[in-house]
Amino acid sequence: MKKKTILITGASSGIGKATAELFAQKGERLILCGRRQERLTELKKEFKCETHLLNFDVRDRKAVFDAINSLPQDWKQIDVLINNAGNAHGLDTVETANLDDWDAMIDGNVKGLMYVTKAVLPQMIELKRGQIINLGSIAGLEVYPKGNVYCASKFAVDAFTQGLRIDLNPYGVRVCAVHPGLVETEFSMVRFKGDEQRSESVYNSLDALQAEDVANAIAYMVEAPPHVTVADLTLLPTDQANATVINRKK
Ligand code: 8X3
Repeated sequence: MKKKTILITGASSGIGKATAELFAQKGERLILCGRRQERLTELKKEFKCETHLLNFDVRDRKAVFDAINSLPQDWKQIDVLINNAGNAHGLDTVETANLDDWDAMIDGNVKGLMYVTKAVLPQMIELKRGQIINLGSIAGLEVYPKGNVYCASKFAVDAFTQGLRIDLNPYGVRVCAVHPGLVETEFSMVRFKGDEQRSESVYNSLDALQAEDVANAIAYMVEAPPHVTVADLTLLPTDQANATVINRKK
């Protein structure tokens, strides 16, 4: 079978990294994107598959288009775009929240994801094939206390995904979203600005999802037969019933 060329944003850690590792094991061709060049270089060294690195921040519109346009000819045909880059910054009420946190979430999770999509799209439309997988969240399906702007950013991802699926319907491009619940990654360390204790308390009282679990779900979407679009896939730890109901052990 022909190898797939898969572009992953936010590939240097968490779900992005686990997804890159899984597809590397499967021998696909990977375009790894991220802000942390050293981490990407480490992955390239580790991986036995063909790998191309792109070092940019999805929030920087010009950098996004420059990076995608800089792809060498034999890397330009992208079969699968995995829009994974994104973060939560802070967990506050609207009243107490920091505006820089809001900008970071809207600029990265929403606008950044849209820029990368727009930059990658022309060749998928031209070839009338391809797949786009957006990382949504349970926070994009339900709002939880103090989730306000993070939830808004993930609701926007869901709406954008639905719109994209409509617009790309004539072109045979598969548009998918995966919506994870609690996944044990650097997510909470970023959200809580390096507060280890607070971050650990999010995951240590339940059997949280691991990044590899989400990577497996993404692989299922990619490996579904071409006539099948796994439009939405919500993945929760068994200990989590929805955004707010969690069976914590202590
Ligand atoms: C991450 C899941 O529940 O912490 O998107 O918002 S949650």
